[in-house]
Amino acid sequence: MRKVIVDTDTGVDDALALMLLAADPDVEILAAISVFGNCESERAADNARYVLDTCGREDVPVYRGAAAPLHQDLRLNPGIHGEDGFGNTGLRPARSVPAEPDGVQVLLDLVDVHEGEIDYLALGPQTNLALALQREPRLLERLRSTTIVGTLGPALYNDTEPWADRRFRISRDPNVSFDIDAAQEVARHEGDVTWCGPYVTRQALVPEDFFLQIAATTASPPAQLVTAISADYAGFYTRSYPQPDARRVMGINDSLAVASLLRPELVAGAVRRPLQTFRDPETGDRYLAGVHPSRDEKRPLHRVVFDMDFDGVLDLIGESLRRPLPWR
Ligand SMILES: [Ca+2]
Repeated sequence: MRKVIVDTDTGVDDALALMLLAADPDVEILAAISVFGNCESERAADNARYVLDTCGREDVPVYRGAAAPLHQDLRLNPGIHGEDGFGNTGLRPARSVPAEPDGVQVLLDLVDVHEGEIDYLALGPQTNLALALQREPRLLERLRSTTIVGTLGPALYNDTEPWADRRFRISRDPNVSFDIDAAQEVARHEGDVTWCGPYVTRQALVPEDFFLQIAATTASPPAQLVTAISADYAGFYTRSYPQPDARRVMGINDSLAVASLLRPELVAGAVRRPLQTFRDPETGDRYLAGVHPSRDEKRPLHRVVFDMDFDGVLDLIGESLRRPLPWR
């Protein structure tokens, strides 16, 4: 069994990513820990609880994590995921996630118990990881792996202005820019760390019909939940990335990071790079990109994914959502 902790700012794509984990019989989800991002952290915890309950996974514990960035002002994503992270559907779990115990402390305690065995998935800003690193600088080395939805991707050789590259500019990276100090803290540490950011994830725009069809043909509660919370979300993606046939599409960002962990053969391209901070001159937002190592490179090398087998990821999502409950 693969032991996973999932750190989530539970919006629409996080919900789908949680389902991929919950549906996999070889995954033991030790904990879900919330973070601010798509919505407030308290709400993200309740949304994770709702998703797991819908999957029949009341056994998975959910904890509240960081409610605000280390130093920046709090920013959220209501225009994409709704004020509640669930497309303004107002869905709430039967019982709310309590404020205690604190998710960061839970993470540190679980690492003590399962030394070197935990795969950590960070689907939102990296604030929980940064707070844990401040208390345990060897944290990343004590995890089996860490997979993070973030970074602009790998910069070209000798490119000192990757921000000018349209491939980077087209997709913002809120997980990093919402708490750049936390992202930099993670980038400073050694470990088996994989970054899979919007450079990759925005390529996977899935027709809304894909989910509607699964929901209609299976009547599966998780598939129904995806379609229930994604109407406005698909509207945002369809406006942002108009398709030639005018069909409605939606992003599945966080699912790609989950797929890269559960099915490593689906990673079609990745490089090991030190991470460097770049600033968007228009907005002042700061981002990380993987740069080529210098000859005497001292910074940690982390893995930066730049391509995936997108059809394979879709197959994984389809298989997971079609799998009959119970998922355990
Ligand atoms: Ca997320």
